[in-house]
Amino acid sequence: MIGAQALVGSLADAGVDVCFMNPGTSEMHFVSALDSVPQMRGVLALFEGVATGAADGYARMTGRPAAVLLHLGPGLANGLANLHNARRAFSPMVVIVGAHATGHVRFDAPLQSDIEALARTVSGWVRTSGTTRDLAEDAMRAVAAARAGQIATLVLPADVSWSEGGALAAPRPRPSTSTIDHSHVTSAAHLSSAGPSAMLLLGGRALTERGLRAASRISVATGARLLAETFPARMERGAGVPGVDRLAYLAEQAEVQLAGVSHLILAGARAPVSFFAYPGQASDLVPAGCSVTVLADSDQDVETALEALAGQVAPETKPVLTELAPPPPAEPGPLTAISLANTVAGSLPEHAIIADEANTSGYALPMALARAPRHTLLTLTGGSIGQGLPAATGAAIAAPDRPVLSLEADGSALYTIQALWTQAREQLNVTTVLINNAAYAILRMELARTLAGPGGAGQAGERAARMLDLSGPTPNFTQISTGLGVPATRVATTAELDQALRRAYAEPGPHLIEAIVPPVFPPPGSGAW
Ligand SMILES: Cc1ncc(C[n+]2csc(CCOP(=O)(O)OP(=O)(O)O)c2C)c(N)n1
Ligand SMILES: [Mg+2]
Repeated sequence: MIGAQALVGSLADAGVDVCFMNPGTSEMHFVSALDSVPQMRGVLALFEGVATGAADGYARMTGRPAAVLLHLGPGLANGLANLHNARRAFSPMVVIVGAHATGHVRFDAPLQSDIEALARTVSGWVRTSGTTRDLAEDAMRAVAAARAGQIATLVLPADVSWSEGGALAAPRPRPSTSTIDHSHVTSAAHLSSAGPSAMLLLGGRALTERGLRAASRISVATGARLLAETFPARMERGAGVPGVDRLAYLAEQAEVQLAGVSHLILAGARAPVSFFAYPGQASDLVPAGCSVTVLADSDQDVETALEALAGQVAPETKPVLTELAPPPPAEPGPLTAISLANTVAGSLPEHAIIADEANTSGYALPMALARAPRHTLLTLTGGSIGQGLPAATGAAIAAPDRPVLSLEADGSALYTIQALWTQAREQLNVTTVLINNAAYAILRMELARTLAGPGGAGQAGERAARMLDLSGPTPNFTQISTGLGVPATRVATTAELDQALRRAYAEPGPHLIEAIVPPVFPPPGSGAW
């Protein structure tokens, strides 16, 4: 058995049986092993950022790592932005990066680079496999490391892959799940009795159904407030689970949500900070004088910690579950961000997975979807745009029986638009609503803030505004999508969107709906500035 066969076979036996890849010459033995190990499903992505983002979406939905196969340093570099988002989501992932054969390295051939240095920027575990004999064992070490909620990168020299002498390795036993800290539960019990001046900030696995139910019990019994982190990796929402608002993206709004909190209890979330720094404004959003206590960190068993806390302060209390209620009927006529949100909520099928990268045009979604049918929400954890289409792709592979709704802003879509091709190739049940506002609208807001701030020029000039404008030419997503194999329609009204959504959900395979929506922040000179 050659190394590559032992590697692929051992990964599949360990349950890592999907590999998102964009291979090259140094990975040909890995590719070739797909034919001798049919349990491994290879999924081709046409850009590495699609492969890494898809593996992130897959991990968020299954809780298990997928493998990713990348081509040397440049392939890894192309995948880094979505590995960054995955790291921020604590997604388990096994990244295999092909490298030149050991004896080839000293010749400094064109593709030679420092792969480990690149890998370390996002990985919790990095190793270059040294011998064919140990390759599968190294892979099992990588799987075990990934399971802790991090990226494990295994660099695979071509000769280690192609040589004879490989042997299958058994998966490592799973370590018992990390314990909870009972002294933290006791302190949190004491603090939550402060009522509404106490707040539980929920993140990570606090946002599962189990976590939310326990949190709701605590809140009902003590009066402590609940808030979820701004960009959760995965959050259960809608009818049948307790509803919790998310911390706002804009610091001014977050400050309002946090006002009056004197005890902040962190359950799987970090203490709140503003997304960016602005001259003269605080980065730390914890109100002055507020205490911060950790109930459980993201690497601890947050759900059990919340249940233990609920057991102390709310033993007899039931959670408050969201009841299904239709959103207000969407206003007919040309689409707006609000009518888009209400139309999406009004047609949402049961148990959908929503990958939300709608950005400014999605501001009305959280409210519109609050009482929608039960769904799972995936968001942009690391702020690196171009994650939504790949994440939706991976989620659809992870959960083939669930409809996936990909709500995607135009600017973000264009980083990883090739994901549509993988959706077509794999015939995935993904409905993409591609929101075309012909702008980097959020950056218009940021530019306006900059111009109004200290040292700002006051007025936006044409040269700056042009950098945030996507019109002239406005990308034609209906054509792009069709060209990549995903049938597409363009809609401009509420009725058209509603009809297109219902049709897309009813038909198997991927669909794209290009929704023409005016930008929430119009261009300078339009009177809004
Ligand atoms: C990888 C990466 N590059 C650049 C940015 C900076 N950035 C933040 S938002 C944005 C534009 C978003 O435009 P779009 O996706 O169309 O959403 P809209 O603001 O129009 O709602 C850019 C370029 C980023 N966050 N990540
Ligand atoms: Mg846009």
